[in-house]
Amino acid sequence: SSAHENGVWQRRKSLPADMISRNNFSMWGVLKKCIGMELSKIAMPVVFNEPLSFLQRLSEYMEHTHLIHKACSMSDSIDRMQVVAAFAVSAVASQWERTGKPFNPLLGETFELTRMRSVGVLFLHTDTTLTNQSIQKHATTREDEGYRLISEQVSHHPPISAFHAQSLKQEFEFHGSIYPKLKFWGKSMEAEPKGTMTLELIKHKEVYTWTNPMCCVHNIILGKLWLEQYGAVEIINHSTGDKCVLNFKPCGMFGKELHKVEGCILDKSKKKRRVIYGKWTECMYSVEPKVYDAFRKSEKKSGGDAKKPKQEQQSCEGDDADEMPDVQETVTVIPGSALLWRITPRPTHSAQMYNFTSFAMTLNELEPGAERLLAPTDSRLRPDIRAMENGDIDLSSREKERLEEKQRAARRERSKDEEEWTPRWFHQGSSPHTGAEDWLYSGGYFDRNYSHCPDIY
Ligand code: CLR
Repeated sequence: SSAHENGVWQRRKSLPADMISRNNFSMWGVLKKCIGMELSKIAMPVVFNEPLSFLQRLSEYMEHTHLIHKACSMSDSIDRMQVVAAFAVSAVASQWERTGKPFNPLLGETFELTRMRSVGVLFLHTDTTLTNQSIQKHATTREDEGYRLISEQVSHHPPISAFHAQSLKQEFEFHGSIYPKLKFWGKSMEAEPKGTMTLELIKHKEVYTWTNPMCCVHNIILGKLWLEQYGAVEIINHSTGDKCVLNFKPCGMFGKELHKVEGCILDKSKKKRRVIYGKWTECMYSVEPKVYDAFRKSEKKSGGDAKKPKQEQQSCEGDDADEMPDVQETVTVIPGSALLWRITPRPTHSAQMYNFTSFAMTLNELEPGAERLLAPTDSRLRPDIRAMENGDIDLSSREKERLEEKQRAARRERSKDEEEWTPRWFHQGSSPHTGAEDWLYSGGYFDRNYSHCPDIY
C-alpha cells in the first residue's frame, strides 16, 4: 500500500487485499436465464467484477501518455503519426487478461485523474532549503505525466462514458466517449466500443481521430476466460490528410495471429510511408515499406513458417471451450525497424489482483488530502468498489444493490417531475473534425465548485 518514504508520498503498488477466487461460482448459473439480454441489465454476482468502475478502466487509455509528449516533440508529421499510432495501440494494452467486469458507473458518476503533481512535491513542501534548480529536478519525473483527466457517466441507457484529458502545459488534449455495445453470443461476448477518440497536438495544430478495436471475451460459460481485440483502426490526421490503417488481427484458426497488429501509414497522396507492426500485448515497431517487403519476400523464399508443423486445430465452432492458443512466440523484429513502444511488465502479484497493471493498481487509491478536493461523485468514493477492493464481497454486493436502488428512485423522482437528466461536465455535440455525434467537455470541473453535484452514493 501507499507509503511515506523519506517524507515522500508514493503511489501504492498493490491493492489492500487479494482477489476472491471465482472457482466456486458458475457463470452459466447466472447467464442461462439471460441469453439475448443486455449485459448492463443482468445482475452479475460481484465476484465476477474487478474493483474499478468502467470510468476508471477507461482512464487506462492514459497509461502511456509519454508517447503523446514524444509525438509533440517531433518535427516531422509522419514521425508524429507513427508515435500516435503506437499510443492508440498502447491505450488498449492494459486490457490483456483483464476478464473482470468493471462496475457500471452510476449516472452522474465522475472520475478524475490528475497526474501533474510530481512524486517529489510533498517532499518539497517540507524542505524549504532546496534551490530553484533542485526543485526543477524533483518536479520533473517520467511517472507523473503532467495531465489531468475528467470523465463522467453521461447516459445510463445506453451506457455512455465521456472523458477529456488535457496536458498541464497545453501541449495536447485527448477526449472522447465510449458506448460499449455488448452482444452475448452464448460462448462469448462481443463488445464494440462505439465512440471516437480525438487527439489534438496543439503546438502542431494537428487533430487525429480514431475508433478503438472490437473486444471479445471468450469462454463465458466454460473454460478459461480470455480476451481478444480485433478489427480495423483508422487513425486520420485531419490537418495533413495522412492516415494510419491498423489491423488488429483476430487470433485465427491456429492462433498464429494472436495479439498481432499490423498496418501502414499513408500520406495524403496515398503513398505508403511506413509499415507498423507488433502486438498490442507487447510492443510496436515501425519500418520502411521497402525493407518490410524485402523481408517478407526473403521469408517466403526460405520457406518461412509454411514448413512449421501444424498445430492442433482451434476451431471457433463446436461445443468445446475456445482455449486461448498457447503460442508464445514474440514479435519477430525486422532488421532496420525502430521500436515505438514497449509495454511495462505487470507486477508479480498481478495475477492475485485481477491482472491489474501497476497503473491500474493506483486508480482507486485515495491520495492524501483527496477527500477534500474530489467531487462527491468521484468513483473513488463508491462504497461498493471500496468494499470489493478490501476483499469484503458481501458488503460490496449490499452496497451495490443500495446504490442501484437509489439510482432507480432518483429516476422515478425525475420522471414524476418530468425532469430530464443533464450531465454536469459534458454536453452533446458533433465533432468539428468528423461530424460524428460526440460528447464535449463543458469545462469548469477543476474550478472545484461541486455544490451542485448530485448525491449518488
Ligand atoms: C476494452 C477496450 C475498449 C473499450 C472497452 C469496452 C467494453 C469493455 C472492454 C473495453 C473490456 C472488457 C469488458 C468490456 C465490457 C465487458 C467486458 C470490460 C474496456 C468484461 C470483461 C466482461 C466480463 C464478463 C463476465 C461474464 C465475467 O476500447
